[in-house]
Amino acid sequence: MKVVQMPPDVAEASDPPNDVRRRSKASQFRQLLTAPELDFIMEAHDGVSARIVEEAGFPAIWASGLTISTALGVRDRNEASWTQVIDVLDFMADATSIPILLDGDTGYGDFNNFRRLVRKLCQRDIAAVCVEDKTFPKTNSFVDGPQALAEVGEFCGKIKAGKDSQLDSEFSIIARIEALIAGRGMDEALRRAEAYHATGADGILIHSKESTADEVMAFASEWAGRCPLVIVPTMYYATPTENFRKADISLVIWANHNLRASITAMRDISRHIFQEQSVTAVEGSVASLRDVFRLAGNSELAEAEKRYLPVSGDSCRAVVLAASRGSALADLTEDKPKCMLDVRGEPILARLARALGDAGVQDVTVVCGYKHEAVDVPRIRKVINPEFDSTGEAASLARAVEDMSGTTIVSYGDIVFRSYILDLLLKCDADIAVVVDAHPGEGARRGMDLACCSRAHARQNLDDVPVTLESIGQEVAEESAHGEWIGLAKFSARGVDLLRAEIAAMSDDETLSQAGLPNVLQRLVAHGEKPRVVYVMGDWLDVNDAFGLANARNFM
Ligand code: SPV
Ligand code: MG
Repeated sequence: MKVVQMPPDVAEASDPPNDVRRRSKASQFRQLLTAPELDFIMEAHDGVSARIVEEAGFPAIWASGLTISTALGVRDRNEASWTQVIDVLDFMADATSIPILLDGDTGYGDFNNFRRLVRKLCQRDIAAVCVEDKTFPKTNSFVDGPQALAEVGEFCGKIKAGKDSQLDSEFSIIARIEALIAGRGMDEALRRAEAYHATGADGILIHSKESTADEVMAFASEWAGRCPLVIVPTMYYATPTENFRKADISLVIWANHNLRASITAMRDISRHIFQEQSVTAVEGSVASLRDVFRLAGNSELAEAEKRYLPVSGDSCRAVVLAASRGSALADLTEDKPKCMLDVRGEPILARLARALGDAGVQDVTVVCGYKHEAVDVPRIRKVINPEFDSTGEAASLARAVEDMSGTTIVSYGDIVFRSYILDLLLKCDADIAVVVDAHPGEGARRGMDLACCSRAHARQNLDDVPVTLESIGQEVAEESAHGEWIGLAKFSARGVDLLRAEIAAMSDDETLSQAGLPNVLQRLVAHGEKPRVVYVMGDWLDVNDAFGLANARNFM
């Protein structure tokens, strides 16, 4: 059986609350190493690969000397200095919340260099280090040629110096035995393991370059669980991992696969783009920029900006109208409003809020109604229209009107659109601007908000006179329509004042409760306002029924 040294109980009555009590990374790693189960950890070589390892679900990261060196464009022969490695580790640790085991090579020198390394690692929140019994500068274990082993006594002094210097009592030092790699045989490997264990190593990594796990298994059997065993099945990769479990191995390190995968991917894509002089064919197969920004944690920064930056006069907010059930969607909206229907792994509303956020509109108020408790989207503020069943969009907008100040986007909650549409709207400097699809397809659909504009869409700018909205809503005859309003509008600070006044007037003359947004826009036009038209040609969809939902899923 594996030797299990359980860390101190963290749940004692006098302990501080959970968040404070959270285990240190060193403690998490120690538990992983000493727990009876077999665990797997994965290589990373920079901040983003470390984050990907964590997202994949691994409990810890192997900061590989080989892959960090290769990613830096140098050989795995201590060509990168130890402080350069620490700099990389810093990024990896900052990007993740799981423990990191550093491949500390031979400790970058003698006992003195090693103890300085250990102190520095503890300061940088690195959980553990693996140190191998070779001489400096080390050579990768799989490189042809001699492998010079350190003297046992000298290496034991190094381990002791490291253990005496660690600043966190749960920091782990794993002694890596290279005797099998150097062809010095099993007895030598076991003799060394015994000495390193007696000196205080927290675990033994037994390394092998054989294509089968035979010698590692033989070692594990002789070792008989005296302390946790770690292995690196790079060469004996075909061995079923179940065999490692049966042999009471504690930790398996997948030592270099992220770097090797990225080399293959980068080489393929570079060659392809070079040959084709185009990226068109590869765009869909590489990570999206959205994914890149997500991995980099952009949304956290956006949140922080809301907390720490003064609200600038020209910041833009949004009101999204999402109170209706979407009855035409029948059972699909039994327990949630249609804005929460999934379109390719994300609710429509979450997509919308994210598109707004990506365009710099962080402050999003959503007017909910039907099953409002099911509206669960990050970073939105909910306002409830309890009369959603008997009132229309204008009444929902009225619920958010107090929230409105400065430039405000008003959007239906059931639309999906390409992000450039929002950019076009945000760039428009009119007091009121509406997005009109100049090619809404054949025949008027039910509920289509037709728009009659000062001029039809033209591919080239005919003159400098902007296109304005002349009338909108279902009373616009199909033959005189220049397009369909897509449910997206922008109001400047003055536009918001006009909107607020119009809603108040509608409340007074009791037309508010049954009015749609086109009615409000129409009244503004009737009072002499000239909303600017931002023409688009498709690239959006609304979800009114199952057909619309299927289209939206295909569209994305
Ligand atoms: C590393 O990943 O750098 C290692 C493991 O030390 S190995 O390359 O197998 O030696
Ligand atoms: Mg290494």
